[in-house]
Parts: sequence; structure tokens; C-alpha cells
Amino acid sequence: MLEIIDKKVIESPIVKGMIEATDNMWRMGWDERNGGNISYLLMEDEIIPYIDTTRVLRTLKLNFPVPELAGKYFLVTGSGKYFKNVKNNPSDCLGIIQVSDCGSDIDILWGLENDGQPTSELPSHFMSHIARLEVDPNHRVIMHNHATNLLAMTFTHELDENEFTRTLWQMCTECVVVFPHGVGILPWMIPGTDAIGKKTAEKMKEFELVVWPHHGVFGAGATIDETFGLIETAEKAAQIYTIINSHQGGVMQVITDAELLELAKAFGVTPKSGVLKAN
Ligand code: 2HA
Ligand code: ZN
Repeated sequence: MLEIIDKKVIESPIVKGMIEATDNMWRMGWDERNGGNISYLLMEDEIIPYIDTTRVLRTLKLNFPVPELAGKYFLVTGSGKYFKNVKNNPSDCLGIIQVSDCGSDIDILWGLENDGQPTSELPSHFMSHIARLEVDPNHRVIMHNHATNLLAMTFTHELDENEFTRTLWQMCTECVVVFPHGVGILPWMIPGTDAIGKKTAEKMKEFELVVWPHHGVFGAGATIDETFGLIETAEKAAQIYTIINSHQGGVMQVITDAELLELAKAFGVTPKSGVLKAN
């Protein structure tokens, strides 16, 4: 019986979507070894057909209570798990968890076999979910990875949020339309801590993209596709930045700030104020 239920979970659209995302991210080169993590806020009707929500496999204590998320279900990647391996071993690499009524524990309902734990970045994920839900009722996904060119750019570009955002917007015409709020940037910090979780969440109130210098990026969105696409777009811009900076001939022409403003107007988005210099 147990096996039948678990088999159904693996066939559910949510787990299939997670397998596809982790595989794509690994193939993009953004998730070497156990790098990267994803959490997906699940609606009850997405899991009820697949899972017995009263069957708790294990309960884990949280160091950082999250009463704001009480009762909520999440599909998460596991701590120390390799994205490369998710598709061959989803019930080991992924887990479905529920936050307890008081917000101080999580119940594991499926997966994380072999005594696995949810992602080491759970503080950043949970605190970011809380921050994003306050500003976006459609919010569902937090995604972290080590997107190569964004990471590289944190060595070669100043870390001022407005300047970093402006450079990314200048690299590809679509950028200002895809992330008009720009990117937030933290100082370098130790990953996996409550402290970096709090700082990331503070930025998430304003930005859907938060860069961790010399480490990677956090993205937020309503779907896995949208969040992946957001990071993919910023990463592409960072790639263009790196390519043109290593080009001997240098930059011959750019998209001007006036053109970016015109573009934003044409697509009905409001770029973060203070980034573009033209008026
Ligand atoms: O181990 O990416 O930031 C996964 C990570 C930590
Ligand atoms: Zn990381």
C-alpha cells in the first residue's frame, strides 16, 4: 500500500515538474555537486490525490519558527542531494513537508528517504516565502543556484544594486521587461544560516532576484517555469556582460537609458526608480 502511494507521488505533476527543473538546472551548469535548492509551496488540492497527509514519516524541529507558514505544504530538495541524481532517485532527493500548526516543526510526509533532511538553505527559503507572500499572493517558488555568469559578475562588477541592475538591463532588450524591479544584492555572508535567511528575505520584499556575491542567486516566482525563466534571463545578461568585457574590441554601442525607458513604457512595466539615468 505504502509503495502504491509513493509511486503515485512520483507520477504527480508537481514531482515531475521538480525533476525536470533540477535536471535542467544541472545541465545548465548551475548546480554542481549538491549546489542549489528549490522549494515549492503546494496547494492542498495538488497533493491530496497523491498523498495521505495524515501519515507523518518523521518530525523535525526548526531553529527558526515560522508561524506565518503554519499548516503549509512544500515540496523541497534535500540537503546534500545532487540535482544530477534527482531524476533517478526522486524519493531520496526530494521531500514533501508540512509546517506544524505552531510553525516550530516540520512533518515529513513523503520522500527524503534514508534519513534525509530538507535543504540546508531552508531558513532562506522559508523566510523568503513569507516575504514574497506579503507582496505577491500568487507567489509559490523559491529557487537557489550557482548561475555561472551571475556569480562571475560579482567579481568583475561593482556590487551597487542600481548599477548592477542597470548593467543587466543593458545587456539584453528583454531584461527590463522580465525583471523591472531589478536585482537585490547581499554582502558576502555564510550560507545556510538564519542570518543570511533574514537578509535574503528583507531583499525579497522588493526584488524577485537576490544575488549572493561569490556564491549564486535566489529567485522567486509563481511557477517553477517562471522562476527558472527569471534566473535564466538574468544569467544570460550576465553571460553577455562577461563576453563583451573579454572582447578585445570593447563595446561599440549600447542600449541607452532613454531606449530602456521607452521599452519599459511600450511593455507597460515600471523600472525600479533610481537605476536609469535618462529622463
Ligand atoms: O548546498 O547551494 O547554498 C546547496 C547550496 C548551499
Ligand atoms: Zn548555494
